[in-house]
Amino acid sequence: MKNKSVFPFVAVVGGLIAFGMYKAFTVFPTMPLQASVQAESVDGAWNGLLIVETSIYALVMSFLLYCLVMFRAAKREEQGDKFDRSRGRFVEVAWVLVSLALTLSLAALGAHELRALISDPSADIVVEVHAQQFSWEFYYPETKQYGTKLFMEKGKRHRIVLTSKDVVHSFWVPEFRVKQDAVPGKAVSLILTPTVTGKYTIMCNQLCGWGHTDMQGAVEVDEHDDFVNNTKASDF
Ligand SMILES: [Cu+2]
Repeated sequence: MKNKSVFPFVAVVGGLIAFGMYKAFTVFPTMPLQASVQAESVDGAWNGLLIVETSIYALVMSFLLYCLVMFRAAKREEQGDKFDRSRGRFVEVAWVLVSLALTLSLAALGAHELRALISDPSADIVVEVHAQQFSWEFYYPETKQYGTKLFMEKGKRHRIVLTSKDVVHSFWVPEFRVKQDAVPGKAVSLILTPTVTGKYTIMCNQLCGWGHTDMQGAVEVDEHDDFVNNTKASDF
């Protein structure tokens, strides 16, 4: 008889846990500002993953709570009620199939978003980013200018071409989400379309030596006019 109450219990308690976690993630956002087209894509995949994980967590925790209450031993010497195992095979097979379907769907979601990020190499502005222990240097091949700061124009597609003079570094601006390794002897591209003007920080995301934590660079995203003004000097 007791087992019949498992579904409403899991539905109500699991629903409350899931709702509580959803509220917590909304009230205390875990992500920095979303400042690029690519960030929207990454956040979409992240939120999808979060919904699936939260649901599974709520399901497992509510079922665990149900078992703790319903199958407890009333007295120390008594054994608790045994779970009806006649449906065990069904639960096992269903769980394996559901997990498999979920894992494949998440892999497909990830592949879809990754494809969207890297399939189109076209860009309005090309910037070479040279990484070395422990600094970043920027070069705009179209205008042949060097910069100590990365200027970007809002709404324009930038192809960041990464190279490294010594060891492996990694270009990462948290507000843009995507990151890419800079590998010695290789030029690796990354497409970025900033959507919010402002100043951001490039962090090296690959442990690259004693000065790794100081390996930061400045990024400024400007409207068209400010971008033109800021990049007017021969080098900047
Ligand atoms: Cu580095």
